[in-house]
Amino acid sequence: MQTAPKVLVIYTGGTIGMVNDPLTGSLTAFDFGDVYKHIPELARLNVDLTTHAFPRPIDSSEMNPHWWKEMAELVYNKYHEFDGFVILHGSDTMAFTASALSFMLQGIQKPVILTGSQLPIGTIRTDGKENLITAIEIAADKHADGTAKIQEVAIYFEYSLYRGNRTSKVSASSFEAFRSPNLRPLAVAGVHIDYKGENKLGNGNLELFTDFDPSVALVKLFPGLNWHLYRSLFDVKQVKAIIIETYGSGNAPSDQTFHDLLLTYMQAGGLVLNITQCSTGIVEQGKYETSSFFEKNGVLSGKDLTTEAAVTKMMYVLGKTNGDLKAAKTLLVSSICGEQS
Ligand code: ASN
Repeated sequence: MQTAPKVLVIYTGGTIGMVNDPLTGSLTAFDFGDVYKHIPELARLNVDLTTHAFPRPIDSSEMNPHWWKEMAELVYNKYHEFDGFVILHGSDTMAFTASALSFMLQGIQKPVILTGSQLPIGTIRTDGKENLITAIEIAADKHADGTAKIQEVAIYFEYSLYRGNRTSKVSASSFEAFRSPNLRPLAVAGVHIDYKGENKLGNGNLELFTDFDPSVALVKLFPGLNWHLYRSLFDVKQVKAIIIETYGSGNAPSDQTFHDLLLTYMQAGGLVLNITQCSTGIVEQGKYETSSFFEKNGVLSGKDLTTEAAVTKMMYVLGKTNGDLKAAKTLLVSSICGEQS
């Protein structure tokens, strides 16, 4: 008889692991060891499940590179013991964590599926049950030759599986909380799980890298932005890279103060990455007069990176290249693990 695939479920926190406290009426985390009590269906899956809970469940607003490192190390250290991994995570910053983990665990040949819910597992209409059960099925799914169907970090939410570093949270209330605006889903769950998306294969040289450098700033343009108020950001000793969320295909006003700040900053060794505020489409510097300054002066195009992927990629690149600007620029304009077109 074939042995059941082994899946490690890592519980970090978020709404999925909450129940209503009957005394206070507020949401509190339940002991994750009791997960079978809340989802008895889990026992009927043909999967050998092991659970691991963070010492204290956290709301995903509290996530940071320290916790990303904890998760990546856990997957790395248990890599050979399990066929797949499910990470239960708050939905608010799940797209950041999924992006970060994709850079931390390059070359992976097993699935790391993040999921969570909009309603707590303890409520009758919860979306958490389906999300968790299907995420486990995907984490356990293999081809006939024994290789994993999904060999990357992904998010499963409301019947769709997305590449983690292509995903953004788009709704605070709908069950369909995530979108992958520039890459179609890796799989869609209906009667069967239909793996119809891009099939990314790990190269097998799993490389753990967790030394992220968070000296990154993010500026979203808006008409009337007063660059004098942002002057202190353009200090390369404090801020090694600035990500600018521009308009449309990468456009910005031709403001002299802005241009002067950018030039001085880049001459001092600062990196500037241009991403778009639009959720679909791509940055094309030089297409309009309002983006030709960027193209001529060394601002890098972030193409169709999501904000989440841009921020985590920058932290990864800064940590990895450690002051080597040429190497940093080369990495920033390439697709490292499927995060950009
Ligand atoms: N605040 C929660 C979190 O991100 C939201 C959720 O999980 N739906 O941790």
